[in-house]
Amino acid sequence: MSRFFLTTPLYYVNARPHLGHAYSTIVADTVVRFRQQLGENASFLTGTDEHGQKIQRAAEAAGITPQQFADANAARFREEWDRLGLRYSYFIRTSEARHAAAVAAVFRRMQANGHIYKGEYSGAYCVHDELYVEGQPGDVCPTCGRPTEKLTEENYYFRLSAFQQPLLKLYEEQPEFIRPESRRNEVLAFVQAGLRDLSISRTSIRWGIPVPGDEKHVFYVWLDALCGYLTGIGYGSELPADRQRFQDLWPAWHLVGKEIVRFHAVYWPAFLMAAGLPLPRGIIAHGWLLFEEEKMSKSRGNVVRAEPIRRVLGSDALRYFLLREISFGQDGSFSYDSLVSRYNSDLANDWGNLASRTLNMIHRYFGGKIPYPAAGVAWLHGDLEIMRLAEQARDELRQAFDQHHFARGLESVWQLIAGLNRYLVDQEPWALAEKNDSGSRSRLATVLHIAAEGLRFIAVLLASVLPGSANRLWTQLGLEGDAAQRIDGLTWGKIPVDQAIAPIEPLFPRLEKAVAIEQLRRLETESEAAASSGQAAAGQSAAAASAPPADATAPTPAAVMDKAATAVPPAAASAPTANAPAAAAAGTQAAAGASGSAARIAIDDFAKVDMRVGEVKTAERIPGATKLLKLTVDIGTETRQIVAGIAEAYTPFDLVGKKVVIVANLEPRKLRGVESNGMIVAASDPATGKPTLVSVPAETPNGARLR
Ligand code: ME8
Repeated sequence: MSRFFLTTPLYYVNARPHLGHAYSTIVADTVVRFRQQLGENASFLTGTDEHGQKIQRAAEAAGITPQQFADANAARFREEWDRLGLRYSYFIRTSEARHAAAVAAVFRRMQANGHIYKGEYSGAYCVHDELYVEGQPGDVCPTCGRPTEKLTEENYYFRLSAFQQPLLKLYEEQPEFIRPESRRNEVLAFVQAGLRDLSISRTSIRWGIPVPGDEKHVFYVWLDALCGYLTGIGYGSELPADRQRFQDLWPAWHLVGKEIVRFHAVYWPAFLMAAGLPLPRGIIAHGWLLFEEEKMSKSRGNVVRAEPIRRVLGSDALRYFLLREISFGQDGSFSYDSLVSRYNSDLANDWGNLASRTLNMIHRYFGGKIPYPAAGVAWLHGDLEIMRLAEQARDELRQAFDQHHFARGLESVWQLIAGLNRYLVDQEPWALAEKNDSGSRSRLATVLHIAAEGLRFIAVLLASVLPGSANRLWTQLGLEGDAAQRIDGLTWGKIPVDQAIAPIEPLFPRLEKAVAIEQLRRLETESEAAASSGQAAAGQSAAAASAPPADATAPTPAAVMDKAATAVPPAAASAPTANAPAAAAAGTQAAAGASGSAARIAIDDFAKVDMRVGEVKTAERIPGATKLLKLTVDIGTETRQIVAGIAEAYTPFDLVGKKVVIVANLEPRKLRGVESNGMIVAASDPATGKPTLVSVPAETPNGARLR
């Protein structure tokens, strides 16, 4: 059986997952499910990239160790994928011991092959991208636009320059090594322009994997992280089962966002060549998810999360939207408006209605047994047209998905769905049912058989993109097993004679758009406010950071979910993935978060937090955000705008004139698009999460520092 092994990027754990991360992981899950439907032994790996300056700093800011910080956020990624029903086979965390050993092994091989030397480097370094860049320290990084810093180090260097020709040869011999073509051209141009040796160790960073034999160095985070693709499937282990797995699975295909193509298509193959290890099969690059015309990213403060969408519309609807709306490889915009529109038009109207009409008529007219056409029946033009559309959808989807043209493949299935809806209108089975002659009865059997057979095709073809709904339809059709049947073996006319269908429930209940959007916004606000007031309440302690974001002050995810379930019963009830385990897992962490205590820190660490007394000058609600208030706070030297997740405990009226304590030296961030320049300190009730503001007597001057 042929094997197919795919990887997603290993996501940084400096923040919790957003829809951009979910997009890559959903695509990987879909591709793997699709390959399995072609009879391949397909699987994918995902995981988290946990070392480096960025994470070290984020942990410092949270007042906990990098390991604690990484543990908390890695768990969030895993939980997110589990809740969305994403079936990764391997999850690698780069802070695992097995990984450190494997990175050291790769390095030793590179060294033994003469591709490593020691040298000194001083230059402009982008902490965010973990990359030296051209220009002077202080210049902005060409990739992310943040100011660079000066870094001088004695480093281990990798002779990347020696790999220019081997890389060019690779791209030439394997034109499909980098897909799509546009990305390949960018990489070609980059390599043709010449490659400089690459510094692959750092002495300025403590949070990393030590270089064997020279422990004051840690490995450059990209060398470390890329090796995770190997470790995650057993490389470096002595156990025979691990060695065998690695042999079986490697080389992989790598699915990545377009901004990290260079690391995967240039550095990574060069590292592997230097270590004498087999090269990846290829790099598949996708575009960015945009929100309000900009790349969705934590630093831009414009992220959307998957969880509210899963709760209101179900994870299938999210998968469908991302694969149908975004032309794979290109950037695409996300909005709740278009998400709910697609849900209503494509899923509820087109597919959902087709299924419920057909199944209801089979119940009503044939006692719940799928009718079979009489032997030797003469097919009419309309019948043949459906068969043609079904086979066309099968062939086009297969071809399109093979080339990662998901939207195109789905369009073909929707042509079949539209064709079947038209067919029912043209054939009027309800009118045939009113006539009592045997000809009409026989025609009715043929029409409903064709519709049911069409539904069977649709369920199989959509099983990789909408696995939960395809399976529900499969079960309603009374068929055995699940919808993830072989696509290459899918042929017309295979519904068993006298097949009894199961009770019917709507696949996608129609949603009132405004209500659904309001609900999505409410859940989003609650979760963001919980994340931010979780930090506020706990002073960014280990307790806050080691529990998932929604824990400290917000209703527990279970409570939020209950609200979702009562407000939009059909969608929430039909959400296919395991709600109960998600709620249980989150509940456990909420408890851990409440009872956990912060790791001890040195006084110097505390001194880094600039806490000041301030006076609230103005306070107002933020439209559409139930938990957030926008405040202006006078801190003596200036007046700051701060967004605080306290609207459920305090009204604007309660606050104006009140003395509060703020953390003044936090990076500004945006909440619901509103910039927050600092954070209000509050205590969080461990049971209810209700925030209580920390205050000081009225005579304390504004700007007084807390020490
Ligand atoms: O780059 N649209 O991690 P990362 C689409 N740790 N995809 C997006 C996205 C968006 N707006 N935002 C993020 C790293 N992604 C490194 C990778 S691999 C050995 C190390 C997805 O947390 C997309 O796949 O910044 C992108 O490449 C990845 O998340 C970046 O994740």
